[in-house]
Amino acid sequence: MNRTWWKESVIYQIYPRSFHDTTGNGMGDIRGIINKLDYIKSLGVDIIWLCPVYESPNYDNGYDISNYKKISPRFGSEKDFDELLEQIHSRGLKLIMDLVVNHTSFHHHWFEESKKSKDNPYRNFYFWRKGKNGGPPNNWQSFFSGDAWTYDKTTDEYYLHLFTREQPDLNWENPAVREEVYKIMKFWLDKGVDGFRMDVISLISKLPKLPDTNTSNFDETIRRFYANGPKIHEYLKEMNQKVLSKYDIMTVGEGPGIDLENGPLYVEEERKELNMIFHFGHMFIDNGPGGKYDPVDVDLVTFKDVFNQWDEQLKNRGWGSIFLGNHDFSRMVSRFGNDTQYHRESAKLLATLLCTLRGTTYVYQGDEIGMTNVAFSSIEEYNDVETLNSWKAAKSRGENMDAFLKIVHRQSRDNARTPMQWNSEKEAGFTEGTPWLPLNQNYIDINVAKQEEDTNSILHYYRDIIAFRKQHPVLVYGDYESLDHENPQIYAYRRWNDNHEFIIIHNFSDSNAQWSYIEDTHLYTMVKTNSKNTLSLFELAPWQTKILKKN
Ligand code: TEU
Repeated sequence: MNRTWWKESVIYQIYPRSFHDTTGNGMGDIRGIINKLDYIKSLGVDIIWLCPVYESPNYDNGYDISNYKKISPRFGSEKDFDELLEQIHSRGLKLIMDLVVNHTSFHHHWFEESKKSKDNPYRNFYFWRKGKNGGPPNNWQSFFSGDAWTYDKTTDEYYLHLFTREQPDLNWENPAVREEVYKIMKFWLDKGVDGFRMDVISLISKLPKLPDTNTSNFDETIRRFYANGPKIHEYLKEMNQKVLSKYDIMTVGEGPGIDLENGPLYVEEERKELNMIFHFGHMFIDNGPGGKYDPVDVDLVTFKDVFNQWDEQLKNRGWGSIFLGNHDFSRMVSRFGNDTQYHRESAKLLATLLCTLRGTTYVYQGDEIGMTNVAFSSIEEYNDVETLNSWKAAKSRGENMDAFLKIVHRQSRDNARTPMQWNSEKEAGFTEGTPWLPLNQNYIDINVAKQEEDTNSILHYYRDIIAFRKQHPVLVYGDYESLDHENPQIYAYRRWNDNHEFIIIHNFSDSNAQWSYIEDTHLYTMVKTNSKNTLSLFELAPWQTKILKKN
């Protein structure tokens, strides 16, 4: 595979409203990020991915954009942004922006025009359709509960929105829409940004005639009716040819409905579309038949299957993204680790996983100190539209709401959105005002300042393991092979090239593990681990991770 800077990079994702507030209004801002750039640099990461900071009425926390070229005054000014970019570059870091172009805000002027009349020049920027049998044009449901169509009486038609009704879907079939999107992309690239994370890019090509779904399983509906439409690759190729190929940048496309079969088509190098994708193989792994708010337990072997199958599919073809959390999911240590008794160990184990699988490493803000899920005592404290809509839907189905609150604790996107825990002072040093979303009260114990002091902390381990990855290109480019795959307690794999070989062993459990898979045990030496103990080389304490080097 070709070597490039973005394959070797570690990416740090910032959710700006929860990062650092400098104005006292309770919401993080751009100046807050500037203030923390030295901290970010100290982690050893290379690229910052900034979630949306554009003008937005914030029905979905900025993923509903009303002006793509303006910075939201909540976050700062255009000048602040320019300074951020300059300060990032002057530290040798790069910046990628969120590009949200499957939909706009309903306050975007294109949509406001489009609503006005059937012959408005912007009408065809969106999907307007007549109703059917007194209801919406088809039976599609939104990702955030309820119909994916909203009626508008001005023209007696419905418009399509796969997310909230405040996020109408753009009609990419219309070449004028695509040209506008390319202009927006060039605007930011010409300013000097280093690439894009493309929101739900898998959804931009819609099925002709928008047929009814014929399954009640939502994940299946996404795969078969919403995602990977017939022109998706035509659009991405055009985008690449007209915009991306003109700059030395990176792209990562986010994609519900991207699966093992169609995934490589987005990233195969010779196809010239995107560099990487975020698939949800492991992130939707615990969705039950009723979706995310109907969770089921998952075993380690199934989890390993996802990583193995994707590595197998992408090797020699395209490049992977290794992530275990972001602003849309529970905290990774609560979800895949043990956030109580083995908090420190399991957070470090997961960090090791992120840095030693094949693909680019993504770290979500706060994971570097092991931030955990939150459990607010009532639904009133939650903010996320997906959570609140799921709550309403459960209530209208007559569910037991005490039990549903427990599901919210486990699954809500707000788990990942509570403010960053900087220190143990008031509001964790995040703001001098009232935070837009309450803090996780465990900030007294889990915070950056405290972990800076403690050389055995999760934070120090992150710096260490990121540096370790950088020192060993075999961890980036080397081959990957899962070992002892059916083992329900251990995730072990080999990474190697012509000159070097590592075996990485993770004990994903609360009990000791003896791993007797390797025969030539004397050939290996331990070069890194997350806990001090005197166990033999192939014995691991709960949530212990070991990196062994072949002599
Ligand atoms: O997320 C897309 C997406 O697939 C999510 O809606 C996902 O299904 C859900 O969050 C799982 O809980 C992107 C953004 O990351 C998200 O924040 C936005 O709300 C969404 O697109 C709409 O723009």
